[in-house]
Amino acid sequence: MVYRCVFLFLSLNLCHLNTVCCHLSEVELESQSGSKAYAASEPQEPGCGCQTSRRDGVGANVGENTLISENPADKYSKLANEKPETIPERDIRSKLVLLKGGWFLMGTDDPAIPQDGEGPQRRVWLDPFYIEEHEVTNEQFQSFVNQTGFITEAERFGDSFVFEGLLSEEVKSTLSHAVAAAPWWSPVKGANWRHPEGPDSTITQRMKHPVLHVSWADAQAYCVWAQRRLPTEAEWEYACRAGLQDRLYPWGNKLMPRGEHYANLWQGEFPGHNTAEDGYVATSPVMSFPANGFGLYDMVGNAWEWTADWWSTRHTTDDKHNPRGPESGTDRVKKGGSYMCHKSYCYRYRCAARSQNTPDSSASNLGFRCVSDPDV
Ligand SMILES: *[C@@H]1O[C@H](CO)[C@@H](O)[C@H](O)[C@H]1NC(C)=O
Ligand SMILES: [Ca+2]
Ligand SMILES: [Ca+2]
Repeated sequence: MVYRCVFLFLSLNLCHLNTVCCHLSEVELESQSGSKAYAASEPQEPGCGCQTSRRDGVGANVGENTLISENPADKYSKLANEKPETIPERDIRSKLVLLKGGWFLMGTDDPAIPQDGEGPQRRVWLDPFYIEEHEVTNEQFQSFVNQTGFITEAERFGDSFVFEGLLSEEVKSTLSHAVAAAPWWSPVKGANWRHPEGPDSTITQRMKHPVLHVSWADAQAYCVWAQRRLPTEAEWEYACRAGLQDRLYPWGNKLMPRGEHYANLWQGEFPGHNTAEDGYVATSPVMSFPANGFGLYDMVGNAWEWTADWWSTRHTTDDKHNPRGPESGTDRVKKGGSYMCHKSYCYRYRCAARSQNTPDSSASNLGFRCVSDPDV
């Protein structure tokens, strides 16, 4: 399939057409608003990178309710509803942590990246819910695939976005092009969750690492199979904050309390030099860093995490009960940043930070975790 990446000079509007669309979140938002809040000289992480072309079946303007026949989740939704016994005897799903909910303050009035819609801060009420203590791992996803025969979107379409710094020379030599505004992202043929850096890579030594290269629908399909669901953005953020108010990170305001690393991020200079001072150049096994006050791991860093919500950068300050985001949209919200995030270009490893991708996007730094309702 053909990739044609468009960026910088094209606004988000192009993404509304059911055409090829490359999506560079900040850059687009910047060009839309004309804001110079982001220094042009700083390299910027394009969310999960230049996105693959708008794939067939998942049209740009279709609402959630119209994503029926082409939505891989749909099949598994039925499966899960009709045959709950498809859950294996040995339950491989993540441990759930019960969060009691109540009122909390979502977003921030002191946004580091205002064009992402980090603000304003608003009061949100959440009913109690369970959340998985860590990102869904390769092992867990493998188990799901073994039992269902599920095929991810990246597998169906034959490629996915990989951070070039992780590619072998052999794969690099086959690349046709990268994304001009974010040359560290490349669509790589044969890259998918089983082969995160392309055909010559495997996950066999990484079964406890977060699964990558999963689209929104792939993530949704897993959660439905697990008889769970994707978290709303509000639930995710509440879980990230762990009861702390007005703090940047899940553990407080200091990035490295007592000089310790609390998340798998990027140290050094992006994108050329990763010192891996935190012990990891790319993903880490889940739970390698301290849990937050709710007992949740890697809420920021390691892999970005899909949420259920459509993306919008406009929020009212009205109190909200169990908000589910906009009714429709073209992109889904992702939270938490990844091992690729450095303050210089992707200061998004904060609870209020957010970014977005088209639902059919997949990349080498994007995963997910599921939540569950107490009466299930
Ligand atoms: C999935 O199936 C393969 C092949 O049968 C097997 O080797 C592997 O252990 C299974 N993995 C999981 C996590 O169930
Ligand atoms: Ca790291
Ligand atoms: Ca994460």
